[in-house]
Amino acid sequence: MKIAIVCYPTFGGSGVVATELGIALAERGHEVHFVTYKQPVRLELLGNNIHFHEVHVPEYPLFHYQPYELALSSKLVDTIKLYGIEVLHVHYAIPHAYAGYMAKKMLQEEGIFIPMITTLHGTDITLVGKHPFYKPAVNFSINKSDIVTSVSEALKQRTLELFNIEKDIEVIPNFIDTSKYKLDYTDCQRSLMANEEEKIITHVSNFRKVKNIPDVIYTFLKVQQEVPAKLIMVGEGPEKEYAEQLCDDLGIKEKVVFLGNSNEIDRILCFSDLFLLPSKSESFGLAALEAMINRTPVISSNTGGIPEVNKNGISGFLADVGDVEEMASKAISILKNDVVLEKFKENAFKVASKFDIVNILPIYEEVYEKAYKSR
Ligand code: GMT
Repeated sequence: MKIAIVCYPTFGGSGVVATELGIALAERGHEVHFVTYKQPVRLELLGNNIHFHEVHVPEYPLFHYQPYELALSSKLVDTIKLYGIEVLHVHYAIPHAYAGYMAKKMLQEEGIFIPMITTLHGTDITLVGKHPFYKPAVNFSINKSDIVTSVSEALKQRTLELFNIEKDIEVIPNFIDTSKYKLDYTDCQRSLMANEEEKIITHVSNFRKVKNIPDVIYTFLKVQQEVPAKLIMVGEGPEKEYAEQLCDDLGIKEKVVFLGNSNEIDRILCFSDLFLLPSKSESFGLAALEAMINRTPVISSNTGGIPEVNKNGISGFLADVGDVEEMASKAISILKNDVVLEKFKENAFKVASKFDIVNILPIYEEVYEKAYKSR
């Protein structure tokens, strides 16, 4: 099929999922067209059946806010016509579903029907979307989508609680391409990051408030009192400077490395012993899944969709949001015994393998077929 994908091109989970999905669809022979304001970070190779169309928003001094939705919907209309796109898949409702719907209506005027699938990812519902300033438009564009999908059961339920949804929401979990993880683990250069007796704990996020960064540090503070350890913090975002200061104030600065954004998450995760994800809200927790496929057990909060990914007592442990005591004690219980650690590492990989893209891709293909036939 000829599929247009709209997403955020950044390091955020929704953009990563959209990009990996597009790459996998292209590998299966579909023609995929990404439409966004920058080439997605994980989209390295463009080719015969994988294209990128940049949305330009020319600056004009009259505009206090540049009209991105307008530019996006115009670009969609042009791309859909020019390439004969059959299905439009938008990731993250704001403003993509809204712009997609406008494109759809414009095309309808010309006798072209393009079905739109909207995938809800999390903060487009739980944080930003529910804000009264956006809610009516988000509610409207979800209901106007031909098919709505959500990355977890928890997010589906939250969407139904917060909005007035008239559509079915189909749960299609996020995925991972396990074929990329047949790694030779001896390759991991852990000696660059820690001494032999130190365990390596990792956190990867966009350092927003919702990620509960102080709890990563307070958990680590307790763990390193019992088990020699290093903390690797990967990512950029508004809470990063505060986190750096907190490590200094707590006297653990030397044990914490802030790496910034990285395209080599897997290389970091492959030498990690434990992953921390104490988020206040999380619709799925793609970062946890990426850790698990790299054989890294996860200590996380039990919010939102995380329990659908991190299995308590198997791939790691879950605790109530803010329960640093519990997270630290569970982390210590895994890290202080190498046999236990090895078991959790194995289990983390096994649980993550269930989210293999080979199981998920056909579900999206079915959704596209269904949407296309509904024209
Ligand atoms: O985690 C973020 O803040 C980024 C955000 C995004 O939209 O890019 O992630 C959301 O979508 C991911 C992919 O579906 C999910 O794995 C994350 O759990 C979700 N984030 C939140 O719900 C906070």
